[in-house]
Amino acid sequence: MTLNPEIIDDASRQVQVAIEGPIAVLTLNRPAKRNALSLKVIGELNAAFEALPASVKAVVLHGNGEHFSAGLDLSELVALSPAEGVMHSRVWYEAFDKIQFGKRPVVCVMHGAVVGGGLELASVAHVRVAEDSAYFGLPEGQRGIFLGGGGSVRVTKLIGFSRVTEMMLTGHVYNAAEGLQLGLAHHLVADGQGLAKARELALRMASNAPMSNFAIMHALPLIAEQPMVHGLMTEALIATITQSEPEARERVEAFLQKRAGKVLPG
Ligand code: 1HE
Repeated sequence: MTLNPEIIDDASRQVQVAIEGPIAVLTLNRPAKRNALSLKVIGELNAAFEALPASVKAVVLHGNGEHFSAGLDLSELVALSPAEGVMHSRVWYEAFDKIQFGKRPVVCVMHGAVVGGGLELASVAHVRVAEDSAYFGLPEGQRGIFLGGGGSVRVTKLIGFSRVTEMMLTGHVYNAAEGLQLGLAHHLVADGQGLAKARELALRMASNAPMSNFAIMHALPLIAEQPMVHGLMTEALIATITQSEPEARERVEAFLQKRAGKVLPG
């Protein structure tokens, strides 16, 4: 499936897509509402991932304006029946599953508010870059609601049950440096440098062997859920499949013949 150029160019869209060779840059584009995640935004996000051309091997996700995302669009909660509430979460889960367990790795640039559903969205990405301005909060307790976009599973896996409990109960907001220490971010950069860093990382991921990226994105989280003996068996099987790809042989051969880069610090 190829992207309709109108989708790429339409400035009114709340998720914009730009294809840059092997990577795509997806932009949350609702700055007047601080990129609050309405069903329209979630739907556009879902559709954007669905429509990416096969030539795209990695994705950068970021937000326009002063904040990555203020979380759930609270105006949509007001009139939900219990059944609609469950379906609301399911719509988010479908879109977020597509990102986490999709065809290509995603790097998220976090700046300003990364709160509530915004943090739930960021935690779906495989790699996270924080700018100095980024801060992290789970204000659901203050709003009288609960996590509903997968955060009680995904954010908890990142920073642990105890920290999520404390954030939600007390409204504790962590700054970017703290977020790096906790594991909410993998990289910390100066304000305005996040996109450049994310592009660099996305290009690097896009240059990996596709089967390695598949194994990393799909097998690693599965193995993490398995009892040890199952995990080791899954690992052995996936390792065997990955290394038997012709591309793996070519890459290993290139290193042995001194045609490939070395692993160096920095
Ligand atoms: C919103 C939202 C929103 C802003 N839903 N409309 N999330 C929160 O509890 C965070 C709520 N937002 C904030 O705390 C602040 O907006 C920010 C710190 C992020 C930014 O502050 P500021 O001063 O730059 O902007 P603002 O004036 O507060 O907001 C600008 C506009 O965006 C304003 O609308 P306007 O029509 O008066 O201009 C705000 O009402 C609107 N806005 N955030 C709706 N979140 C799946 S479950 C997930 C559960 C959660 O995510 S709970 C956490 C919700």
